Amino acid sequence: MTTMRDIARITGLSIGTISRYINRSDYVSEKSQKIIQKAIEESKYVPNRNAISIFTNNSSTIGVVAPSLVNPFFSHWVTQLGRRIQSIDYGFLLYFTEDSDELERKAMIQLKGYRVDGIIIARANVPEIWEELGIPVVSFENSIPYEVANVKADNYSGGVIALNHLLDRGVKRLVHITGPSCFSAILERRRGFVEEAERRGFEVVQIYLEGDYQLGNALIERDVKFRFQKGDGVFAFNDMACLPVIRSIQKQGLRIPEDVKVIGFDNNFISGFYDPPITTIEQNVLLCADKCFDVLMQQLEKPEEGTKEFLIPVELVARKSTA
Ligand code: XLF
Repeated sequence: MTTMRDIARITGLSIGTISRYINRSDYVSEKSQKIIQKAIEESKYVPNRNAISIFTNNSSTIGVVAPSLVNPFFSHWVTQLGRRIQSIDYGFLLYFTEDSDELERKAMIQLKGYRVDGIIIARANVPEIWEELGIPVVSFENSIPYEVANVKADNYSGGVIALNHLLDRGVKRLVHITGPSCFSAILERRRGFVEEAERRGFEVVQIYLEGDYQLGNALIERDVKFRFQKGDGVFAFNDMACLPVIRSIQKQGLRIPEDVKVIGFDNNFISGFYDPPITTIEQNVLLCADKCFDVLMQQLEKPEEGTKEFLIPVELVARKSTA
């Protein structure tokens, strides 16, 4: 394996000069830079990132914290973040919280230990930990009251759009499948849906699902016991939650969309391929991830600009499940 000492020998320069170049710690003439870079490429020398981060106090690493990768929305979100992070030659450390406070706390402490330059976290639930962290953070969805930038889809408008779409399609009885109250995005979707229903003089029956990706048969039997009726319109808090609902409606002998109409949220890449293809409120996952990345970069480069809240617009994607 090539070492810094080998590069010094090949180039005839001192090991101090090579180290200054690699660690970007002090001036190296342009002529020497070219010689060193050429030797690095020809000898396939890979600098030790840990050593560099000690000199530069910059690990060129971002922490990414997601609930899990089981829900396709979050696997897509993480993939896009990874693309952007790798495009600037940074590395990233990925942690999962599975929506557990304990795992979230551990992830944060470990990321701090790894001296990451910044963190992007989805569905953060332990805000106290951020107060002392001293690392730029971008929170996706749940907001954190300690000067932490927040990116989220316009969930409230999504709920309103879903309601109006179901009524436009002739639905008479409204059902909302809601989920854990620690997901702030879901609460906003529900508020938009229910408040718009009230404004238009309709009531909403609410059914609670425990999570957004534990989709075993057990869940279908246990949590969706509700008797759907002809004329119902169902808004599920995300596209994953639509799947057990659709199964449950079909098992009760009702047809979608003829008897019951179903709309979800996300437009994840499976929703259009399901049978029937699912109408949904799209929160563009690429835009969501890009915004999180851009906001973090801005915080790293210009911390003086402070933190803000950013809303990503949503839109209706109409498919067969509400035709
Ligand atoms: O956290 C919310 C709930 O589920 C998130 O935006 C999602 O819609 C992803 O599926």
